[in-house]
Amino acid sequence: MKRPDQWALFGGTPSFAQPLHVGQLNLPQWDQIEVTFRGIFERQWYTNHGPLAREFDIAFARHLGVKHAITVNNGTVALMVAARTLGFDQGEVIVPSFTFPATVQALSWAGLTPIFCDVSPETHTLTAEQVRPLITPSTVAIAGVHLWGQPCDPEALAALAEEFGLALLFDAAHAVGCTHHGRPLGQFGDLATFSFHATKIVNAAEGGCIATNDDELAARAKTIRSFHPGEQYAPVDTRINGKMSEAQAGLALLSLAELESNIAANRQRHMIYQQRLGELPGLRLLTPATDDTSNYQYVTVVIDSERAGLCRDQLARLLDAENIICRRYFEPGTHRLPPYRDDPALRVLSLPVTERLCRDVLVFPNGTPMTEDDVSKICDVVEALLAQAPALRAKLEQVA
Ligand code: T4K
Repeated sequence: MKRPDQWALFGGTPSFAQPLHVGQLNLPQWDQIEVTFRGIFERQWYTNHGPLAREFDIAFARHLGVKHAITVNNGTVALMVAARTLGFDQGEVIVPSFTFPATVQALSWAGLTPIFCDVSPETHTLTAEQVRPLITPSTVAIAGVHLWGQPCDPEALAALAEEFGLALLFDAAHAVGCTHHGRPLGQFGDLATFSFHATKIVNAAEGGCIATNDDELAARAKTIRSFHPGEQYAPVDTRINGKMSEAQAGLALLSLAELESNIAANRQRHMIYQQRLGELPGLRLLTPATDDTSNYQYVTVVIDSERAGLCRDQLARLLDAENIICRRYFEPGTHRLPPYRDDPALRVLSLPVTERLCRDVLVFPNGTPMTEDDVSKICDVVEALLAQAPALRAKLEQVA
C-alpha cells in the first residue's frame, strides 16, 4: 500500500497509467461499424427518416414494449419535443432539481414553469408524497427522472397525476434496459424520453427517443420532430429538426444488439463495487430494489464525510490524481444554475436532500472497456485512501 506522501496528488505515480472515465464507451467492434457505415455510403441516404432510422424506431419500440418510439438526435431534444407534445402553452411542471440541467431547461424552452421538488434520499428520485403538496391550480404536469436508472415512483406518480388530471412525463435518459415490477421504464407515464449519448448504455454517439403508448401524442411528437412534409401526422404550431441521422441510427442498432451482454458485464463490475465499497465506513452505494432491474451503468456512491474521514471533494481530488476520474453528478442542483438561480424565490428555496446529494454524491467509472481487475484496483485505492484519512486530510490542507 502507498504511504500518504506516495499518492499521485502529492507527487507519486498514478495508480492507473491512463485515465478511467465515468463515461466508458459501450461500442461495437470496428468491423461491424465499418459494414454499417459502408451501407450508408452505398445507399447515399444519410438522414431524413432513412431506412436505419425507421428500423431503429421499430426496434426500440419493440425493446420497450411500447406502441411508439420516436427517435431524435439527442436526449435534450427528446425532452424539448416531449414538453411541446404535451400541448400546454404555459403552466407549472413539478420537477426535481437533482438532475442534468436538460430535464428542466427543456420545460423552460417549451414555455413551462419548473417547480423544483426535493427527492428521496434512498432513490434520488421524486416521490408522490413530495410532489403532492406542490400541486396548485397552475400545475399542468409532473416531470420525474428515473435517475441512475432507478424507477421514479412510477405507479404512485401515475395515480397522483390521474387524481389531479395532470400530464406525466418521465426523463428516462439513464434507464435503457431498466425495469420496474417486470415492466421496462419506458412504459410508464404519458411520455418517456431516452438518451443514446456516447456515455450511455446504448451509444449512438448522440441520440434520443420519445416513447409512448398514446397514438395522439405519438402523432404530435412525430410531427414536431421534423419539418419534412411527409411527416405531418397532427396539427402542431411549432416544429423542430430533431431527426436522427443514419449514422446515429446505425450505431444505435449495433449498440442495442449488445445491450444484454453490456448489462451483464456492467452488473459483474457493479457487484464488485458493491461488495468492496459497500463494506467501507461512510460509503453507501445505490443498488436496485429486489423487484427492479438495472443497466448498472452508474456506480453512484453517497459519502458521509464524518464516517468516511474524507469528504466527497477530497476523495474525488485524490482519485482524480490516480487517474480514476469520478464525476460529481449533479452539482450544483439545477435550481442553483442559470437562469433559475437569479429568481429571488429560488434563492431561498430549501431542498435539503438535493443539497446533501449535490455535496456528497460521487459516480465511479463503469462500462465495457473496463475489466473486473480495474474495478478491484479502484476499490483497493479507495480502501487505502480511507484507511489513511487523517493523514491525508492534513496533507490536503497543505496543498489546498
Ligand atoms: N436527462 C438526464 C437525466 C441526463 O443525464 C442527460 C444527459 C439528458 C437528459 C440529456 O441527454 P443528451 O442530450 O446528453 O443525450 C454527460 C453527457 O454528455 C450527458 O449525455 C449525460 N446526461 C450526463 C450525465 O453526462 P458530461 O458533461 O459529464 O459529459 P463529458 O463530456 O464530460 O463526458 C463524461 C465522461 O465521458 C468524460 O469524462 C470522458 C468520457 N467520454 C465522453 C465522451 C463524450 C468519452 O470517453 N468519450 C466521449 O466521446 O455530460
